[in-house]
Amino acid sequence: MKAENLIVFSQIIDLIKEKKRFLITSHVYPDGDAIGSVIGLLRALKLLEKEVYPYIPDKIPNQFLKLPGVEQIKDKWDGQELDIAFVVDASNLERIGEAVKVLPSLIINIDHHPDNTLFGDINLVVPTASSTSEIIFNLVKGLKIDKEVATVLYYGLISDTGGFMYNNTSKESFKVASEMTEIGINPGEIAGKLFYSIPYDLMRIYIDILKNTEIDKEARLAWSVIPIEIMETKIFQNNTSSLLDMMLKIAEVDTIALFKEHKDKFRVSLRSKNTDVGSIARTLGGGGHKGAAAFDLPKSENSDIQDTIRKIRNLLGGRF
Ligand SMILES: [Mn+2]
Repeated sequence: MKAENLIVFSQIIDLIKEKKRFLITSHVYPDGDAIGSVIGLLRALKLLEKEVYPYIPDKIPNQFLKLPGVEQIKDKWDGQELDIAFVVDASNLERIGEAVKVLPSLIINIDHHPDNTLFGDINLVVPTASSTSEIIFNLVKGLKIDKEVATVLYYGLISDTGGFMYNNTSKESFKVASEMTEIGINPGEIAGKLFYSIPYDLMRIYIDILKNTEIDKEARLAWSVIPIEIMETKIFQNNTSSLLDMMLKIAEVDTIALFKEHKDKFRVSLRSKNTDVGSIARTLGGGGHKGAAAFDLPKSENSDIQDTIRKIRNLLGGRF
């Protein structure tokens, strides 16, 4: 950990000790790291007997509903008085949706996105960290923590590193995982909940989407579309990270794009083995990391998927 981060750590710890009423929020379309970070910090602050209000103004995907503490996250705001807010795993304030309206005047920003806009009064932004959960563990481990805190943060850690398989996995990720294991977490059980828990009906939908995946071998690019009729089914109220993982397993492919159809737009998720999809997403109006990013394609007469694929191909190097 860098010296300047250690100074920020101690400023945050002082504020945790001093303040009483905390908001914790994260980005819309919450993923495993966002949710792990929110409930890990929630539990750590509750152990210190603080008043804590976790709020994410969006649906929590089905596969996260079994995480201990997740039921405490509200998607509507009840109007509580607040002293301070933690905004975690969000690179800018647009990412937190409606939560921006309830922020108190003091904001702590904890994140690992390289394009974080440093919107907080205190910014703990560590782009080399695999996940926000990894940063939060290092922050709270000096406080009173327990197995439950470590469990949900481990969940966030393996979620953002794809079970320690993505390029963002570092010495620090393994160190944190080892410390969590010492606290008593059960790595196999947590990984099972995250990676081996696709309901049969959902797997059948994934198979259809995989069957319809197109590939450009020259550009080493694959893409698929999830139509709105499927997006809106109850069984699909899931995060698509396991589907994206399956697409990325194709040997002939370095980059994948998944077009998820909503009423007014496509949300396009990008993943890659070696290319920097973060910069592609930023060029197309979105954001993210080197290996995982996303952007929105508004629906209009000229929002053509093939046209977007051409743009992605060009951004991949224009060699094609
Ligand atoms: Mn993250």
